[in-house]
Order: sequence, then structure tokens, then C-alpha cells
Amino acid sequence: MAKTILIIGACGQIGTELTMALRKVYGSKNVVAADIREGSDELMVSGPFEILDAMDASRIDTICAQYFVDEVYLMAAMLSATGEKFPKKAWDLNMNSLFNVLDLAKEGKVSKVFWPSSIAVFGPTTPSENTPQKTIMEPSTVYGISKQTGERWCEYYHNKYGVDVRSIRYPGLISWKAQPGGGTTDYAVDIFHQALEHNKFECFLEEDTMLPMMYMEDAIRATIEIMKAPASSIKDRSAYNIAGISFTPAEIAAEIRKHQPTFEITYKPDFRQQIADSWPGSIDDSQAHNDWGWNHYYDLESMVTEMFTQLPKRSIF
Ligand code: AKB
Repeated sequence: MAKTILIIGACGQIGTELTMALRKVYGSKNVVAADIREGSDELMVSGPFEILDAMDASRIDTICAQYFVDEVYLMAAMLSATGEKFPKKAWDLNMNSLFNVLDLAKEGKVSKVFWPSSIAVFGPTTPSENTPQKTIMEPSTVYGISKQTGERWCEYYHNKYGVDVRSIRYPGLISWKAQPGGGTTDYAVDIFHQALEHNKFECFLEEDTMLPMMYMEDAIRATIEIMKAPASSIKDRSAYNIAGISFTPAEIAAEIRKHQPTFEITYKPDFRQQIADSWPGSIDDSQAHNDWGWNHYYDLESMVTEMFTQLPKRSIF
């Protein structure tokens, strides 16, 4: 019998693409999308959808029972930049939603959980180049603190209650299907929209701020692969480093100019600069590679080419 999957936060940047990818793999009717708001037409018509607040434990329970859900992907979260504006809300959403899902698995109501962590678990005291899987983590944002705490709880629920929870530390994600919201790495998506619409972009980070990023297709594949891997190969039950492409705003602008030679970028750093400065520039993902065979595919050149191929087809300009 096919398994049934519930994606909470299905209408966000990752959720939108993850839902469609999982529907392709497991069959549309077996993948239930849920979010506090409705999503794209494609997502809404291609399979079951439920309105759901990730903080509402009893409604999650009801939906899981109604659809006989086996696996839950909890993608709802408040990201780094918005989290600094609403620290208490960010903590409540990011932690309570995680407990809701971990408790469901602890009670045996679902058999597997995916929960996203982030490079935001690292902080200013973390070695910033080729950041190891295990290292100093002293995050300085509310979002980062919630993700680091979440990692500890995932490991605890696995060790103490045998919960099969799996997680990866996403870098900044670049996609053309859905816009990100409230993150520090969002500039790397907005730059494409502004380039196509106005041929110029004002960046809220300095030109030489190097951050770990990844093309969404790689991130979705990583998510599906870690969830498919045999339980015995998931040796780290906190969260895995995964690496893609590291670049600065100046480097992505130079790559964009290969497609739009007159494109202009200016820099006006704001409060997000401090967040970016606290994060690593590049990530060592050798443990994910060794444990469950992870490899990224897209580099800066192929990612930018893909964005320039796909985004104009989707945009409303
Ligand atoms: C953010 O910028 O907050 C996110 C992240 C790195 O987790 N994209």
C-alpha cells in the first residue's frame, strides 16, 4: 500500500516545490498539502489540501487520523530576518510546531518526520570556512537559536523515544517557482526578479558577503533522499550539513551580467548584514555524503542559467 504524506507549510518557498515533487514520487492523492493559507493553483488542484495552523496540535492529529498519514514534513517556520522583528512569535511558531509533530511520532501516530534545520544554527564563533558537521554553534538570531534547540530536541526524541526524525541544515535556497519570505538569503532570489523587471538591484548585503546557497532542485532532492535512506544510514539525528554553491552578491551579479550585460547592482546594507556576518561562508557536507550519499549538482553558472530560462516563463511582468 502506498504511504501517505502530510506537508505542513506546503505553500511556502520549499513546501510548494516539495509538495509537487513528492506528488510525482508517491502519487498526488497520497500527498496532503496543508498550510495556514492557500497556495498556487498548481498545488491546490493537483491533490488534497487542508487549511492548518502548525501551532494547532489537535488539528494536526485530526488530519493525520483522517488521511492515515505515515510521514510528516514540517516546513512551517519564521525565518531569520522576520524572526528578529518578532522574536517571541518566531520562538513560539518554530518550537511549538516541532513539538506537535515530534509528539505525534512519539505516540506512534506517524512513523517518520522531516524537520528542516538551517545554516543559521551557526554563529559568529563558528569556523566560517568549510564549516564542519560538528563544531562550535553559538547562533545569534532567534531563528538560529530555535533551529539549534530544535536539533537537540530531534536527537533527544530519537534517543529517548525511538522517533525516526531526519533533518538537514538548508543553506539559502534559490528557486523560480515560489518566492522566499523573511530570510537573510532572500536577496539571491529577488536579484533575478529585479534584474528581469528593472535591470538593476539594490542589495541589502555588502558586495563581499559570502554565504552558502543551493538551487532548489538540489534541496528538494536532498530532502527526498534523506527521507528514503535506510534508518541505519542516518547516523546523525540532529541535522546534516549540506553544501551547494557559495557566492557573494558581487559574484552572482557578475554571473547575471553574462545574461544581461547592462545589469547594475548597488549596495545598501541593513540589519540583515549583521545576521549574514554571523553565518559561515561555506559548508563541509562530507558526513551527509558518507552516510546517505548526498551530492549537489548545480553550480553558480548552471543555477543562474536555469533561473534565466525558467523565471521569464513564470513571471507576470
Ligand atoms: C534565512 O535566510 O533565514 C533562511 C535560512 C538560511 O535558513 N533562508
